[in-house]
Amino acid sequence: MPELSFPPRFLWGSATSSYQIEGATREDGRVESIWDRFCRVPGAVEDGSTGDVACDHYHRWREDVALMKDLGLHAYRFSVAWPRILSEGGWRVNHAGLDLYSRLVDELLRNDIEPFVTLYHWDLPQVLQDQGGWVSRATGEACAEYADVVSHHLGDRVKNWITHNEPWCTSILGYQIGRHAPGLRDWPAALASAHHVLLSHGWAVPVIRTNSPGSEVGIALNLKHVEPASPSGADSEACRHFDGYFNRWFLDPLHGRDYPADMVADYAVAGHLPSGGMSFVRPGDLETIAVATDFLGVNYYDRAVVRSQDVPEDQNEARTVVVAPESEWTNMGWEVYPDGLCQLLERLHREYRPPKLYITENGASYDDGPDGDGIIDDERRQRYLRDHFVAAHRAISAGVPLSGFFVWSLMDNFEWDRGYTQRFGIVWVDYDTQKRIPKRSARWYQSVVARGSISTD
Ligand code: IFM
Repeated sequence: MPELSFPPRFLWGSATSSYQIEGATREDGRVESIWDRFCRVPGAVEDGSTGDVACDHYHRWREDVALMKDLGLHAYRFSVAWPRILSEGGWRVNHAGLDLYSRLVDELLRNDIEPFVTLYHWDLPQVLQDQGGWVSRATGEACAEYADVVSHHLGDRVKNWITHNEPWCTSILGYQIGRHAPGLRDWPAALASAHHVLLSHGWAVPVIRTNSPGSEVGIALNLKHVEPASPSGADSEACRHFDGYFNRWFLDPLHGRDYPADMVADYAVAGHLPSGGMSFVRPGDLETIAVATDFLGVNYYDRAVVRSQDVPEDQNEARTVVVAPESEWTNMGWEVYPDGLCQLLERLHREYRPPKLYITENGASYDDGPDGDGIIDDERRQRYLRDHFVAAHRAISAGVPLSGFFVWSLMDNFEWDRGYTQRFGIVWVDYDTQKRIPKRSARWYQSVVARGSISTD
């Protein structure tokens, strides 16, 4: 098989997020986040763990930048912890917290690694949750203020900004399914939350552009390639619904199309909307949300194969079931389906035309650990990544303006409700000693980045 070359300026990077790696949750004025609180709810996190220490990145960030430098990475996507920045009710700027990110950015730039900053990756200050969290429009306003503070301080050096990571998770996992903080199960709250997250994105973009001239701003969505389990009308209908619930509810308003009417109707029938219907949408909101951005970040892990199931209308989501086809699965129980990445990228390009795309996350959880010689032979992760790089290359060849790929994750870390039971890193973390060991996949990735191409043998 030939060597597949990527475009010369294609960015190869890795990604992490604050709560998953930093630890030091009580240092330098950081206030409590919803995850600090949620982790203490019995049964909320599979292994009963917390992000209190995580990878201790708060103290080891220099070592972690050196690791990225050694791997030859071009870019690093990380998130800023809101609870480190705005304390005391959310409005006093905590300079000690900001300093971490300022020094991290300087260190990255010194090492020729381009910082991609995510502003919100789920660690909402608890004090804002106490006032309603994302259900409240005021949290969206506070988020825009927070974006102002961070972009004001880092905007001279950071030129790539991501407002939110995975609004579906913030709203649906956090406020409807309840598997993520704050752990609610309330459909109207989830839909209002989704709206306020998107609205805060719309408010933040012009603020960031003003504070960080010449920068590029986007949002990262978790998206799935969705297909029906059979050609039956019922399965196609279930597929339409699942796609609306997971993908279009976020993609459509961000691209100036309003919330999808079919989904508004489905949610109304199921009784998921607040009593006033879509009353959380105020005049002008949709224009705000549809603000032009420079790129769309795509977090892709797997596809959804959907079939219809006969259940009462008020259990709307159960109408659609993700079927387990004969396939390969990662430790998360997620299907390995690289073709879906290419199909998703082509669809986004065809239907939404973002000016540029990045894969802001892609990777796999496998638990391979060190052998007797300390070598971590994570062949399955290497294969997973290679097959997704090939799919990304196919999309580029088909004309998709894909400009970079961020592997999730740089290192093993706190996987939310799964705690430390899942390892996504290309670098192994020994949580007892905090020793980092690059896995075989990291060394292979290093060679891909160095060559700018992959061999498909
Ligand atoms: O670890 C998460 C990350 O925080 C958001 N995207 C999916 C990853 C794997 O579950």
